[in-house]
Amino acid sequence: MNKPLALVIEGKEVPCFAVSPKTDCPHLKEEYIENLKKLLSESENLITSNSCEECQDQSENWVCLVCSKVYCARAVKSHMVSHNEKTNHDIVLSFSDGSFWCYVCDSYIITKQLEHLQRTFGKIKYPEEEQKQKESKTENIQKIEEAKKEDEDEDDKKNEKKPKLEQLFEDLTISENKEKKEFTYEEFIQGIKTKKFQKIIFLTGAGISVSAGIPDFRTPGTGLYSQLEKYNLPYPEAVFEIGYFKKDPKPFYTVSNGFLTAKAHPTTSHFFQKMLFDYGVLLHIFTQNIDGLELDAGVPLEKLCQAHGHLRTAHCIKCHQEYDANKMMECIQKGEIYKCDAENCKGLIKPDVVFFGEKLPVDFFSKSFLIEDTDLVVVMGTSLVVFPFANLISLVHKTVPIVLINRENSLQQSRENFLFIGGDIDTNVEKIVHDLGMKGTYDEIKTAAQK
Ligand code: CNA
Repeated sequence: MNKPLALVIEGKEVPCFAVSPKTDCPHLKEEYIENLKKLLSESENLITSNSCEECQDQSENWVCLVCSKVYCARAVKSHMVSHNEKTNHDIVLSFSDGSFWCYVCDSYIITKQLEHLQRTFGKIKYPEEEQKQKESKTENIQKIEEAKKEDEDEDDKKNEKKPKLEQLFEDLTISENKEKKEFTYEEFIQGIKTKKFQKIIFLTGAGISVSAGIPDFRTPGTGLYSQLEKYNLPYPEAVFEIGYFKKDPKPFYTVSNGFLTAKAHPTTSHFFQKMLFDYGVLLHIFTQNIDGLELDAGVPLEKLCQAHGHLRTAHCIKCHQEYDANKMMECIQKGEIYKCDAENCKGLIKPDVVFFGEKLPVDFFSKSFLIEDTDLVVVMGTSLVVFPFANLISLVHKTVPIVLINRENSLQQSRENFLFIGGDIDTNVEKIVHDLGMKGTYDEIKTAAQK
């Protein structure tokens, strides 16, 4: 298992999010799962309005899966840590983001059963969001069906000239593919062309923005983490770790100057996503990227979930007052630490990007239910090591094809219905656009966005 990254603040180890959860925790007992099931079915209020048993704080709590008691996180007063030290109760669930932690393994943990419970937890925690999603899902389905009907009417006109037998043969080919376990490049291209896939979900990461001049994190040599030695950080991720930022924001300011402030333009991958939106087959984009280049390419905000936040707004981390993101960028450029001007606050201002150790936005959890509805998942430019984002992959139904377009095979799991397109992302996406016969449309989208 990957050793969890940890940061020592005031003598305590603070775990960060940038880890692969352990999948074989030996301390997770069947009875804990039963306890949690009971808790989720009986105490919905506990999830929405929980208080630490010791300090009554409600901001960031965990529940113990052994005794069902609620205590606050390390970021508050560490009462759950004290509870574990006193009782040796090892497995806890975070009310902030639904992650599970084992104190003995010193790691986030996940199993198929926990994943299922995590989803139940999300449904209880965000019922309105889920309802909204369902409504917009129904709306989307209606829209797709109307569009389909229009297409069918069009096709009917075209197919008047087509021999019926040829059409039957096409239908047969598609139904045969459903039974197949391998997913081929040909099926990928044909499935998009013929609109067999109508609810495509993209899961993307820093690799899609590298050709826009924004370095990724982990590519050896060029990635941001390779360039951080001079800052003498305990480990590279510390620069984007909330605990470290509170202690010393300077590395974040220095590293962000250039990284966050550069004016970048959408890449081939962003235009490809916009092209599939225009083609009517995009269900949603989940990105870890904070740059928002999807929006610059013309993808509407309602089709985008920026799981790790964005640069459009900034907030004081103490009193949560909103601040102008442009002023934040100016401060980053000047190297001036931007502080809250509310009376007696002086809290640090931070762009609304999710730092390691911070909660993910609500829409990440509420929209993750869309994965149940997708018919094709395209993963691009990500090493899939940051959780819970990487966990989205495990929510994809096994009959739904996953296509990974990345330099290396970061999925690293044997899966049916999987296609890996390795190598440079722009080169591969250009080939896909060409093979789809959509180069003309793609060029028009690119020209329109550049105007
Ligand atoms: P990562 O871990 O740095 O992985 C990037 C992946 O992309 C790696 O697998 C690379 O091999 C691959 N890759 C890079 N360039 C290419 C290329 N030209 N062709 C093919 N593959 C390529 O980044 P992740 O997104 O997986 O990690 C998640 C972090 C990165 C999130 O928290 C982001 O917020 C964060 N991040 C975002 C940005 C941005 O907004 N543009 C930039 C840097 C980091």
